[in-house]
Amino acid sequence: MEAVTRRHPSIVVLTGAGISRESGLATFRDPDGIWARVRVEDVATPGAFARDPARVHAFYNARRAQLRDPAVAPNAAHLALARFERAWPGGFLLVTQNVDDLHARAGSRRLVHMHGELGKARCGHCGHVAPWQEDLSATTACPSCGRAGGMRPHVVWFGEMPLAMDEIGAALEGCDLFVAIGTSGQVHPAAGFVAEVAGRARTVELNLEPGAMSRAFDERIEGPASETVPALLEALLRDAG
Ligand code: BV8
Repeated sequence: MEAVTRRHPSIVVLTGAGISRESGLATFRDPDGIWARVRVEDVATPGAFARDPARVHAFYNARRAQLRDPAVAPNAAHLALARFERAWPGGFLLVTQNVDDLHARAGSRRLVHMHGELGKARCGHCGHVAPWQEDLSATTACPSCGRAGGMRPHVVWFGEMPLAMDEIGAALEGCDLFVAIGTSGQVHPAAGFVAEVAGRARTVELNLEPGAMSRAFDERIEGPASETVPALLEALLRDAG
């Protein structure tokens, strides 16, 4: 007799800066967010880096140093996602727009940083990517080719192609459930993922308030991620039996 196996749904989770807010990291577009204090054009584009590398390095050095503050730690939402990944029998991929290290520190492993990571640096000369915790400057030498002047944060700036888009596309192609957590849905291509899966996957948005793509979601759960994420994941595990 053919074994009837109930395929557990395959899940893609997309996170944004809102999931790290309760860990003490500023978001981008909230009233007290990063873009209220500094302009994208001055710190988060290749043109900004070419024009004033010292200013861009200072911007990312400050954010990288903040990750070493003991007060900045994974919160209940990060921890719940890491636990869920280990318990879920179906497919699972966590795609984050965040460049902080909180998902990895919480224990997430099936994790893709589509906008890069503050904890890595890349050489503009040879392309080498290295783990990086210290400050970067225009005189920092590449640990691989030895040349100075080309090291930059391994972060995706506006106008640059996000990372791992093939892996993300494949996961979206096969997913049954898409959950967006703490993202304003204003930055593409991430903001377009919900439209990509609509109609063939259940889509759920977890946010404090509706994001720009809210109408595209089947379901919206409002509240702080530290409460809504553990609750949703526990319900999914309960329903899976
Ligand atoms: C590209 C750098 C092409 C790293 C970032 C189509 C239409 C329109 C525009 C475009 C388009 N296609 C491309 C573009 C241009 C551009 C773009 O989207 N512009 C928009 C803004 C108009 N996109 C790009 O340039 C992308 N590149 O498309 O390349 C290409 C093709 C071929 C070859 C080459 C290139 C690159 C995008 C990545 C840019 N880099 N950051 C860094 O410094 O961190 S984007 C920046 O925004 C961050 O990475 C951040 O992750 C991202 C998204 O922001 P959110 O995470 O959503 O954060 P935000 O503050 O906005 O919202 C927070 C949310 O949390 C809020 O909703 C809030 O309510 C909620 N919240 C707060 N507290 C809580 C909470 N929720 C729950 N609980 C809480 N406690």
